[in-house]
Amino acid sequence: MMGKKIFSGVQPTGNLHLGNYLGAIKNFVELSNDDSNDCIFCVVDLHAITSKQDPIKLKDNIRETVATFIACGIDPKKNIIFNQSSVSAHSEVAWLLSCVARMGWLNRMTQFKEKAGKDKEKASIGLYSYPILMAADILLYDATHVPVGEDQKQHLELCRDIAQKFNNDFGVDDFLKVPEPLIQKEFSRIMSLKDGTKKMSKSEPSDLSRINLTDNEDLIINKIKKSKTDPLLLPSDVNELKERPEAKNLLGIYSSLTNSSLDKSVKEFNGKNFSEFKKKLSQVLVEKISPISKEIQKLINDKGFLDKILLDGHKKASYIASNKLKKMQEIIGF
Ligand code: AQP
Repeated sequence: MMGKKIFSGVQPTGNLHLGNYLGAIKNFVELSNDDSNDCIFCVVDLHAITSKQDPIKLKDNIRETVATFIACGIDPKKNIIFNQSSVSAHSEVAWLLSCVARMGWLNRMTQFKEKAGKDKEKASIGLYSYPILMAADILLYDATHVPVGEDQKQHLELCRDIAQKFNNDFGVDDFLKVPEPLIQKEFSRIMSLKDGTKKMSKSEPSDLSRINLTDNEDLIINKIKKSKTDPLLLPSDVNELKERPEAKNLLGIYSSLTNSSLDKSVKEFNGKNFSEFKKKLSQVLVEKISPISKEIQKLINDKGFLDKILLDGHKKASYIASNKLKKMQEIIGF
């Protein structure tokens, strides 16, 4: 059987966290370990500037994202790792596709509504058209599968609609490949440690709301100790978690890290109190995250190594993307 063509991206906006890891990067690593797949992992810096970025920090965050990919287990020799802004075809194709996408489609995107908040008039146009750039990223590489967290599902559906409309409008059946999302069935949305109803997020001001992939052992233990819970003992039945978002989130994190089902974790901690469970959770978190954190710290000191990976990735990605762009321009009539 033919392997999959995988494309996915992470924004270099700092504070990469456990949600990014369990929702996306862990999946990247598994897919990249299958030699029959072709994988491209992109540091989506053009997406990052849809909200204000400090230029000096952005440069460091681009390198730190590469370091994180590698520390989590992505082999830069076997996979393409590059940053989006180094391949100009992304911006060019985003324009071509914005002439295909419809306003009504974009108006339905919930992430824009959440991120723009109440004052939509002041949000950047880039934040609004973000999903079109994301479609360009994916379609340039004929990706068949896109591993993302649950929050990106709607953007992927839009990407599929855009590809189909382009193919129909220009009568080029299958020219743009319609990609499939790869979203973990369980634990696809990791929630904040301070509020089990909100997504764990980089931009949340409180650092206690998330486990960063650069956190050391003490920080991890402290954040879990301080994480929000409820006054009850841990339940005996998964169904009881419906009304208990914090318990559900922490048990979900434990299950995902130990590769077991939520059902199994509920049975393991049935009737126990949170402090006992939190000790075990901290232990598995430290086992998983500490080595990643140490490796990131080591790699970010080697700027030359990280820049070389980005340069190699840029060359490989540019070659693929410029060929696709050329064909697209011919189809359009340029
Ligand atoms: N909480 C989460 N649970 C599961 N998956 C998540 N992802 C993000 N947060 C969670 C997934 O991580 C990948 C990379 O995300 P991104 O860096 O491109 O941007 P994001 O989704 O905007 O990340 P944040 O942390 O939520 O940033 P802010 O605070 O800016 O909104 C994606 O596949 C995403 O689904």
